[in-house]
Parts: sequence; C-alpha cells; structure tokens
Amino acid sequence: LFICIDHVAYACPDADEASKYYQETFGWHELHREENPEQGVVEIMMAPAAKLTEHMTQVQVMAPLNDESTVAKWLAKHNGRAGLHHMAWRVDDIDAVSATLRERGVQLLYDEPKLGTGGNRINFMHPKSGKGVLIELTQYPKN
Ligand code: MC0
Repeated sequence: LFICIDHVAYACPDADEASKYYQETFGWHELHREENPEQGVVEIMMAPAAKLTEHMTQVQVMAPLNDESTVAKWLAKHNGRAGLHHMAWRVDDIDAVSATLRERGVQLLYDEPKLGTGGNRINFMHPKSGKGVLIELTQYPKN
C-alpha cells in the first residue's frame, strides 16, 4: 500500500528564494509549482532530475500564502526560521490506507482526502500519531 517517500517538505518564508538556492547551489530542478489556497501555501516540487521517475523522492519547498496559513503559524512558532515541516508517503489507494490506519488508532486530520499538489488526493496524520512528525499521505491521480 505504501509506495515510497514522495517528498520531504521544507517550510520557509520565501519559496522563490529557496528554489533559486537549490538550483544554483545543488543543480536541482523545479518539476512543478502551484498555489494551493485551501492549504494556504505556494509550493515548488524540486528534484535532482528534471523529470519525475518512479519512486523518486522530491523536496517540496513551500511558503505561506497568508497569515492564516498553517505554515505561517508553524514559522511563527519557530521564530520565522525555515526548516523541515513534514514528510509525505506516496500510497496507491489513500482510501484503503486511511481505513487501515484508522482501524489501528491513527488520527487523520480530514474525514475525506483533500486536493494536493498536481491533483493528488492528500490527508495528514496528526503529529501525535506520527510520533512527533507530521506525515502526509498522497495518492497520484489514476490515469
Ligand atoms: C504542529 N506540530 C507539529 C507540526 N505542526 N509537529 C511536527 N511537525 C509539524 N509540522 C505539533 C505542535 O508542536 C504541537 O505539539 C501540536 O502539533 C499542535 O500544534 P499547534 O502549533 O497548536 O498547531 P495546530 O494544532 O493549530 O495545527 C497543527 C496541525 C496543522 C498539524 C493540525 O499544521 C495542520 O492542519 N497541518 C496539515 C495541513 C498542512 O500542514 N498544510 C501545509 C502543507 P504539542 O506537543 O506542543 O501539543 S500543504 C501540502 O503539503 C500539499 C500542498 C501537498 O503536499 O500536496
């Protein structure tokens, strides 16, 4: 059911500035970028390769869109300092994985998956269920 670590998310005040740093310093590529108003973030998916291949893990560079964003709240709690915010596990069937995790007592944040990057269906485990780590589940659109 779990495929791989899809991405590790890096929260910062300025996503463009961080993306430029990854490109110029590490030679990484921007694979995708979008604003997600519901999540209150602008996010840029970055990888060492120019194209996403099977089981590749990306870095998601994200910044808050507004002060109400959960990421704005997280940055404020960390005195405005950038850092690792969550990791996302790629799954093939988020409904089945969610049902299994709930049976095992895991607290998911949403009753139903919401819209994530690239049209993915996403949900999050509360940090308390992730042993102190915020863990996202993400399912790519089925072709
Ligand atoms: C909060 N906590 C965290 C955490 N954020 N622990 C680990 N990693 C994080 N990122 C901990 C706090 O330290 C605190 O622990 C407890 O959780 C409650 O935190 P809070 O500061 O009072 O904040 P809440 O409860 O208002 O919100 C936390 C919560 C929120 C996780 C529910 O951030 C949330 O709804 N996150 C899911 C949505 C999200 O993060 N969206 C942005 C990425 P103590 O021990 O002090 O109680 S969107 C995305 O990623 C999409 C676009 C995609 O990939 O497709």
